Amino acid sequence: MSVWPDQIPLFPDRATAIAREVDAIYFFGLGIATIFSILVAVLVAYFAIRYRRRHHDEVGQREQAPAWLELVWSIIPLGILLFMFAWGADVYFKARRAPANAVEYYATGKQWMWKFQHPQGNREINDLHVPVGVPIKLIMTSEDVIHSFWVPEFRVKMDVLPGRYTNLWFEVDKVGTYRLLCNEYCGAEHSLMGGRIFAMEPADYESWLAGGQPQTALTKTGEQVFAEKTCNTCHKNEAGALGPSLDGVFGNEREFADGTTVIADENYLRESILEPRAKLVKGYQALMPTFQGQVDEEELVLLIEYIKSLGQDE
Ligand SMILES: [Cu+2]
Repeated sequence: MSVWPDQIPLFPDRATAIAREVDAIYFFGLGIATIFSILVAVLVAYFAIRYRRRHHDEVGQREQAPAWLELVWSIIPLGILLFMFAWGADVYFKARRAPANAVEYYATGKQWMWKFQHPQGNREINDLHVPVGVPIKLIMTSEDVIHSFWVPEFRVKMDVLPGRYTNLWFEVDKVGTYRLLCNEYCGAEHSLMGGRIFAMEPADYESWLAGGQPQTALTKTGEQVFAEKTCNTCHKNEAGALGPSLDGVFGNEREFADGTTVIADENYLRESILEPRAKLVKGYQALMPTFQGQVDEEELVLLIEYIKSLGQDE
């Protein structure tokens, strides 16, 4: 029961700036490969005729290529390949690094569906509505096996792994409906694990959000989960508290009892909730019990969003 009766075209539409850059590199590479393939094939044919054996007892003789010719055929391809490397690396970094102002959404893959959560709290399954012209960052995890988030028109794709977060970003510049596919074989209904991305004008997106059930922002619901799981009995902002204060933790350096440090990101927060003793903050005892099995993926997201909001100016 696919929502897309037609097939994916060989060259899908381009709906992001990155898609155009990826295609430019792709067609450049294809062009270079074509030119050199033709060049080699033509020269093989030409030399086979030009230097063929003309009579039965003819013995081949060695042809010495002049130094300038050797230099030309070494330096030109080297230059082209280095150019492609630098260009490819530049686009790769742009595609992988979400801009600082990207809006964060959560995505969870599960056999065989995609679940999404908007920062405003709205939830969707398989469909995702987003505004155009706004960089969107997806923080993704899986509830079971490895999936892969792929939108051909955006030219972005990222593995979605159980037990950790990966991310991907895009900024759609054309209003439209785009197909979302799972690009990692994940079981019997893998081929049906798809959805739709609805890219809308920001005003239409706002009214779409408002038209949904009234939602509570993730940080607010996260605050409730933080209290329900009694995180706040130890992690409170006062001297002598059993757990470290979480104000301003996200994005900053954490120092551990063993002298190592890490910049606190989503994966660090996740690990600290599920395996609190993996990295023990300097000056604190290993008192925190594991919350493995006691919080599900959705509660984890809520807790992480809440912790991220602590100590940030709203
Ligand atoms: Cu899948």
